[in-house]
Amino acid sequence: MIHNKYYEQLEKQEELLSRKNKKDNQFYNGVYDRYQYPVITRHHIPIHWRYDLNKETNPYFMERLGINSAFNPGAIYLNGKYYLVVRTEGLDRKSFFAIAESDNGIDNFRFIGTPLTWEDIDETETNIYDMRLVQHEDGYIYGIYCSESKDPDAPASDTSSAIAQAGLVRTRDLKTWERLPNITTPSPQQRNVVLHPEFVDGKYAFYTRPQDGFISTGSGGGIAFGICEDIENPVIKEEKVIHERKYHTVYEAKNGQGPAPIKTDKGWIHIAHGVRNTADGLRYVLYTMATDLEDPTKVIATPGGHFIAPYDDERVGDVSNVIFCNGAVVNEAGEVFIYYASSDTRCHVATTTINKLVDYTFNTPADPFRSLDTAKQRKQLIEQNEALLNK
Ligand code: M1P
Repeated sequence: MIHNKYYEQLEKQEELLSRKNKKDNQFYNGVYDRYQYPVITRHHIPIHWRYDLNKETNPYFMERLGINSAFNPGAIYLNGKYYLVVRTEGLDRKSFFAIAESDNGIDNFRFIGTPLTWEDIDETETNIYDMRLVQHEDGYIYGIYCSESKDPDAPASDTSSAIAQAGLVRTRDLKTWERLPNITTPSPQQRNVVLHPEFVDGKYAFYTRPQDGFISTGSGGGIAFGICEDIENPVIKEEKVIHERKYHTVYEAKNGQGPAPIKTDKGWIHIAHGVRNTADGLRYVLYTMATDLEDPTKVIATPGGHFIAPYDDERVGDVSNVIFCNGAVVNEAGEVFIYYASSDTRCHVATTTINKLVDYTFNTPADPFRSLDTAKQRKQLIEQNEALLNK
């Protein structure tokens, strides 16, 4: 017998799921649009994924398997629909992946199927998160995610030290998933590993983020690039850092590739995250850069400053002051949907176009790295504009 509270909750949830999402008219920067509402929150998770609906076994209609947060989604645009592979975190802290689908990419996202599972090849793997979905030219859709285990070398008293590695799965239909071995690299730990969507010199190519520790990248210098001969036995022998972290930038403490880069006529556009330290902890923002179409290890444009930073309510959450992006898609009309999460809590979308993204990435002045030089940069803009205004 189904509890009548189920139908009450379902009706309430339907109001949320079918709510139209509008552009936020208060916000303007000419680069992208923000939206009034997040696209996915923990309240979007189906009721029957959280409650036992049976009145006999759940007389008080209590949430049995609650959800804490829904964030850092991988994204793909497939057969005219927008899919997010959401990092869904239970109250027990464990994340799992769940797919939500929408017809327009900005609202009405609904979870489909059941949480993703695949062959369990590593019994030490404890937590999984932040999938990058990549439609590769070999015909498969790959999912690269962070596979986290307890550090086997930590002393018994240390119950927190962890090891991050790059897990790898693939699918053709988002329904059946094949687990491939973890990607191995020369670095002790890895997070933010992303597959390049095309072969490079006939080989699979990856963006990596070498790191010594679980949180701190230590000697790991930034976003790196590496080649892999065999995707079924993925070994990256060499990592070449292509975008280094740097003093007094938005990527001073660490950085990481976001989704797979977007191909344009002028170059590959990357959306990455940059991290700096503050008195209030780490601050995560997004920035863009472009790499050469012929040589994806060559950075050809680096607009200064952040592209998307925590804004208004986005600032607060489980890990406050964080914007993170591991999913973006482009549709046939050249519209770009950037799915980002705020403060490790909820998912949002920002929309722009390929033309605007290219203009922003190639024509925004680079960071001059020194205050007096930024003052000169701005003075030049003001003088140019004053001359125009006074004509
Ligand atoms: O809490 C902020 C982010 O921290 C990690 O990212 P990075 O490896 O770059 O520090 C990840 O755990 C990410 O999921 C999280 O959003």
